[in-house]
Amino acid sequence: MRQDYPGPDGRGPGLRVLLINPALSVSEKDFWGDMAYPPPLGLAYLAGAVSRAGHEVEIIDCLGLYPIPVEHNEGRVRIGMRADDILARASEFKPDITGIACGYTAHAPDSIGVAVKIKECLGSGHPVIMGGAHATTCPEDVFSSGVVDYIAMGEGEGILTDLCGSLERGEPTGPIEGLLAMSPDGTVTGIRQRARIQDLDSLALPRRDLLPMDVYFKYQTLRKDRINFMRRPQTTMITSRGCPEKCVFCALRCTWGRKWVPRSAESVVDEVQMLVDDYGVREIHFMDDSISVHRERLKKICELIIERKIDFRWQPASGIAIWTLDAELLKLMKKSGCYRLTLGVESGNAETLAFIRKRYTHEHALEIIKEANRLGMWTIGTFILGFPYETREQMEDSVRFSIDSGLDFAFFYCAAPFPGTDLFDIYVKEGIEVPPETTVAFGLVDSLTMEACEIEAAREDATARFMRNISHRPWKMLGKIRSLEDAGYVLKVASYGLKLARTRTEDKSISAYLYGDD
Ligand code: B12
Ligand code: SF4
Repeated sequence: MRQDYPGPDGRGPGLRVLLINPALSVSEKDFWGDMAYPPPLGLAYLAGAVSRAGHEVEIIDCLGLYPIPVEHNEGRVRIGMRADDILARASEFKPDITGIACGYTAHAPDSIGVAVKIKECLGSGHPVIMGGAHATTCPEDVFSSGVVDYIAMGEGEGILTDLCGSLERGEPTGPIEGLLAMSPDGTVTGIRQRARIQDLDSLALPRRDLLPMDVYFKYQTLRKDRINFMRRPQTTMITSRGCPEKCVFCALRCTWGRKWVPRSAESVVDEVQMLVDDYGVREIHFMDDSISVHRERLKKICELIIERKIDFRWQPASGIAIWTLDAELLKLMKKSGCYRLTLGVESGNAETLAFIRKRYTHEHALEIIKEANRLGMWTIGTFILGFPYETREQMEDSVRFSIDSGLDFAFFYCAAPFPGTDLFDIYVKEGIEVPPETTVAFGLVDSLTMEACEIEAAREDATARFMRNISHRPWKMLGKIRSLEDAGYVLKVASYGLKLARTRTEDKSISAYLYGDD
C-alpha cells in the first residue's frame, strides 16, 4: 500500500513546497520535563496531496527530535528545533512557498514567529501560507502579523494544491475556494468556504516518509517505561474527520463544520496493515474526534482487523462518544486489540452536562465504564471544571462521579474559551474578561461564580483526591490482566503511580498524559 510520488506529472517542473510544524512555547508551569508530541499528521496529509500533484515537498518537524531542544527564557519555555536550524534547512531546500501549521490558539505566536524568520531569511516576497484550527478561526488576527500571505480555511489538501498550481502557472489565486489572501492595502480577500472532501479514501496517504518516524520510535525505545503505550513502536492515524455534535467548548467545527466524514473500513485497515508491515508498528492511536459516529463502520473495522489477524494494540486516543458504545461493540473492540478508552465525561452534574450539550446520560456512562472494566480495558475520563455558571457543588459532583464511577484515571481541565466556540461567546456576553495569554492545561479565566485561581485550586484538589482514591485500591489493576503482556503493563502503570506519588502529582498528570511523558 506504500505510495510512490513520481514527482512532476508532466504539467511542469512543480514547485518546491516547504511545510513547517513549529516549535512550541509554554509557560514554565505548563512545562513538564521531557515532553513528546505525536507526528503532525495534518502536514503529512498536505504533503501527500501536493506530491501527488507533482510538487516537491519537505517537512520540517520541529517537534520530531530526540532529545528535543528546550530553551528557558523569562518564564517561558521554547520546545523544539532552534530557529537557526530551521532556517538552515529552509535555505538549503530553497522553497517556492512555505506552509506553516497554526492549529492552536495557545501557540499562534510560535507559528507567526516562524513566519517572521522565514520572511527574513527567504525575502519578504516569499509566499507564506498558514492553516489549522487557529488560523481558520482567527484569520484576521493572523494576517495582522503582516508576515502571512495566505490562509487555508479548514481542510487544506485541495486549497494548497490549487494554490501551488495557480502560483506555478502564474494565475490569480482569487477564485480558489477556501483561500484567503492579504492584499497590499491590508484588506483580506478571498472565498472563505470550500466544500469538504467527501471521499477521504481518494486522498493520498499521509507522507510519513517525510517525517522523522525513526526519531519518534527511538524516543519510545529510550522511554519504554512510559504508560502512554503498551507496545512499541507506536504511531497515530486518522480514520474520519469532523464531528456532528455541538459541545459548547469545542473548537472543532471551526475547521471541519458539523459534518462527519469517514474513511471506509477497508481503507482504514489497509493503512493499519501497511503501518504494521512497512514500519513495524505494534500500537496505533486513532486521533479521530469521533471515531464511533457510525457504529457499523467501527464494528466493521474491528471485524476486518480480527479477520486479517493483524496483531497490534490500539486506542481511540482523542476520546470516544459514550452514547455510541454498548457491550457488543466494546467486546469487538477489545477482541481487535483496543485496550484503553478515553471517555469525554466532562461533568458529573446533569445540569452542567445539559449546558455543555453532551448527549449521554450518567447511567449509560456508568454501564459503559463497568463493562469496559469487566472486559479488562483501561478506562479514562476527562472532566472540565469552571464553566461560567458552574457552582462549587456542581463541580463537586464531577469529582464524586470520577471517584465513584470506577474509572481507572481521571483528568481534570479548567474551562478554556477558544475563539470560535459558543463558550467564547458566552464569556463575551457575560462580560467575563478572557486574558490574551493562553495556557495549555491550566485555569486562567474567571467564571461568574469563582475566580480563575479558585478554579485552578479546585482542579488541583480534584486531581489529588482522585489520585489518592485510586492509590487506596491498587488491586483493581489486577482485573486488567488477561495475558503476560497485560501483567507487564500493569507493572508499568503501578511503577508510574509510585513515581507520581513521590513527586508533586497534581498538575503534572495532565501534561504527562497529553504529551506522553508518563
Ligand atoms: C491530535 C490532536 C492533538 C494531539 C497532537 C496534535 C498533533 N501534532 O497531531 C495532542 C494530544 C498533543 C493535542 C493537544 C492539544 N490540543 Co489538540 N487536537 C488534536 C486533534 C483531535 C486532531 C489533530 C489532527 O491530527 N487532525 C487531523 C488532521 C488531518 O487535521 P489538521 O491537523 O487540522 O490539518 C488539516 C487542516 O487543519 C489544514 N491545515 C493544518 N495545518 C495546515 C498548514 C497549512 C500550511 C495548510 C495550507 C493547511 C493546514 O489542512 C490539514 C489537512 O486537511 C484536533 C482536532 C482536529 N480534528 O483537528 C485537536 C485540536 C487541534 N486540539 C485542540 C486543543 C485545544 C488542544 C490542547 C490545548 C488541549 C488542552 N486543553 O490541553 C492541547 C495543546 C496542544 C499543544 N500543542 O500544546 C483544539 C484547538 C483549538 C484551538 N483553537 O486552540 C482542537 C481543534 C480540538 C478541539 N476539539 O477544539 N491535540
Ligand atoms: S463530541 Fe467531542 S469532538 Fe464532538 S463536538 Fe463534542 S467535544 Fe467536540
